[in-house]
Amino acid sequence: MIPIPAQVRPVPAADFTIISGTAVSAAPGAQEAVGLLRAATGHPLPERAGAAEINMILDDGDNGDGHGDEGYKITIAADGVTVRAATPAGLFYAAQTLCQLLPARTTLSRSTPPVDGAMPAGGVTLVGGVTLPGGEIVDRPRFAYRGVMLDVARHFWTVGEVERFIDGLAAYKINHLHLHLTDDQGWRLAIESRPRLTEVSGGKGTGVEGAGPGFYTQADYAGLVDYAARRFITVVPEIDMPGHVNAAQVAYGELTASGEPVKARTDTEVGYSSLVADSDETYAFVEDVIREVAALTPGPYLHIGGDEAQATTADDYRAFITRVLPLVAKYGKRAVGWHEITAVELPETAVPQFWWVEPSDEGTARAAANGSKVIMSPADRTYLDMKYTADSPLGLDWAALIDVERAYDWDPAIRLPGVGEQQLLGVEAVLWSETLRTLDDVLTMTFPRLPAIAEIGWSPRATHDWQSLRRRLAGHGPRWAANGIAFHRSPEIDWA
Ligand code: TNX
Repeated sequence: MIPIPAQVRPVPAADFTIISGTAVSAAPGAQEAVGLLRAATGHPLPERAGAAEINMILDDGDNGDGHGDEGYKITIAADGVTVRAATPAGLFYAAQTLCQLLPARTTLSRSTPPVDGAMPAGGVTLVGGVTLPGGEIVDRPRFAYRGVMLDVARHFWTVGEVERFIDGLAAYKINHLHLHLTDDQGWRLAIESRPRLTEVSGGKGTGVEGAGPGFYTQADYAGLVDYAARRFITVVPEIDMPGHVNAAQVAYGELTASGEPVKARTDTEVGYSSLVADSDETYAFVEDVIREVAALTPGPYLHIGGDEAQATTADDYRAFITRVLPLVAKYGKRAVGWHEITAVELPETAVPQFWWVEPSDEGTARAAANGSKVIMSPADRTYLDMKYTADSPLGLDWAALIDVERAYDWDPAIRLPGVGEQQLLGVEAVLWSETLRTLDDVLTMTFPRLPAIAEIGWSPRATHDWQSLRRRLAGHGPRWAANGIAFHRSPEIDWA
């Protein structure tokens, strides 16, 4: 199992075999969990009112603080399976754990027809019984925030591609998808009050080397948010500013110092573009965008970027962030920003995302001391766009070469002085897309490193063990293969 559960107690001779007649009793909100079990077992698992062989129950838990918001308890005995959680999310994570105890099967909704549709009339299935090992699992996450960032600006990924990516994340109990929607090379979310953003900077010729065109309509984006939400993943939209704005400045000349639009850029340089910090046009633009993005986004967070603003003076940078933070609050969201935003005094609700390779950072430590929770994304551990080894065909290497052991062998709670366990909101893996062209490229950089980072975010510190993870990862290779998930066959792992 990855991430490894907090407590696992095997009970010999208490295995339970799911057969074609096995029924489920499902609490309200358990539909996604039941759907996962149907796909993973190949059995119809009809619903029964009252007790059944598989029971998915919402309750408060029998120990002091219950199951927690996302925790669960699974009991597998000879006469059936009982899953308990305080929330539908907890039931969903329990089902993901159960799926990992079952043999590898094709489960991705997109790559296969619905499993139910493969069954002949009469409810007789084509698959034999599948057996779950007897025992008890009690589990809950270490951190509330377990995220992945996908850069849809340097290269655009379609709704269908992002949905397949989301399925892969959900299997590892990731609960936030941070979409980097805008950058120098493209603007990927339609903004109704500023239509030229995507008309000009979302179409043909955008993206790195012009090879990543496309944008999400507001309906597309709402659909993605909904698809993610059904897998208990909250979308965190990022509008990167005041730097990384060339695409916006191509579309709207009023956003440049000269008032003239700039030329489109498809190279990978960073740090050359900036919004104008002392112009009313700038804040009218920023407010239009924040208002629309906030309205489209049910989750609590809105990411304002703030990284690599080398083309903005330090004074202008502080003035800009100081004006933008209240706009995020005005539309009901909590601001997240790359940790450079700690150049200003942050409200407690704002979340800095630490991304550098340096061993310490005063700004992030100060923000933590003032009550902000921090997201940990050190580039030399969590950047999924870094090459695995010097000869990896995809990826960059400015932060580190990151093999699977390096992605796993660190502790977010001791990464930065002044930012301990209690100051952490959680951990996020980050995938920039300058060198990626296809969904297989994305997946190859993500697997197997993301499961390793997911375990850091979910499992208790005391369970961390590289030799154990290596062995468990080996068993997940066949699952990815069965589901068409491209992955890097890291030589560190003895693939099954
Ligand atoms: C730095 S990390 C960036 C991105 C690049 C990335 C490439 C960060 C906050 N900014 O603009 O895509 O390096 O690894």
